[in-house]
Amino acid sequence: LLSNKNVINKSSAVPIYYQLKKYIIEQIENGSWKQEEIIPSERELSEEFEISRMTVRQAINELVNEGILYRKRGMGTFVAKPKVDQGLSKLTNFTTDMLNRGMKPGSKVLGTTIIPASGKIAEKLNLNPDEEVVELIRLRLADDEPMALEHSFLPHKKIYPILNHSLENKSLYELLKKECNLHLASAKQTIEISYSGPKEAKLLEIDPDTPVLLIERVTYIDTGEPVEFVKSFYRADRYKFSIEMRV
Ligand code: 16G
Repeated sequence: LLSNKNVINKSSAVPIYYQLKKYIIEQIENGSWKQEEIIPSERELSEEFEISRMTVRQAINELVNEGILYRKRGMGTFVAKPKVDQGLSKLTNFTTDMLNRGMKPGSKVLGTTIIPASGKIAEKLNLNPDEEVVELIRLRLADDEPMALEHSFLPHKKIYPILNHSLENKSLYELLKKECNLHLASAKQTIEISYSGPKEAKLLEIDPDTPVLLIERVTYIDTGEPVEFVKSFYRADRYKFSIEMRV
């Protein structure tokens, strides 16, 4: 299984767990250990490299925390798929983001309801509480794998033409542009750690004890009016966000 005992240099100043971590990352990068495949057990690694189980565990724990490996209860440790790395400086949509990555975008519509705008929704969308909003719930998929659960609220008076179309596997932003002539111009977004409910976790195919990223966004058109308030749960094991900064 493993052959190279010289991988770990016990007289080096570099901690042993760190050398093992580097070795594991190399196995993944050079394709010897493949995505979604099981890796050797702690016992096998400790015997192979003649290092303690504690040291092996430390290396593996760190890699699990970094999202490079993941554990399946009662089965072992596996190589994770690389996370989707999402830039935050450009206003984009899910469909374009996935296509740009060579992934197949998809969505399942779980609900489209017309409801009166309540407190927070009315406030975010600049509506009177008696005005109607369309509540749209969608599970977003990439290569048929669930990535996010999006709960959007849109002002009915502005977006009603899209209700004549099926949103299944369609881009909302494209329909807003084509059918409603709405030109999205900017968005304000917050990201925080949260837990989804058990129902949502099931849809996302994650353990309910796993934290998710809660993202709230208000999207504005070129006139400055808000047209979308979205609350989404993004899978924290499949997403990371990048921000570019300047002085
Ligand atoms: C993104 C947006 C969401 C928007 C959707 C439209 C975030 C956190 N959310 O997922 O607000 O509704 O794109 O995508 O980025 P679509 O045009 O593919 O339907």
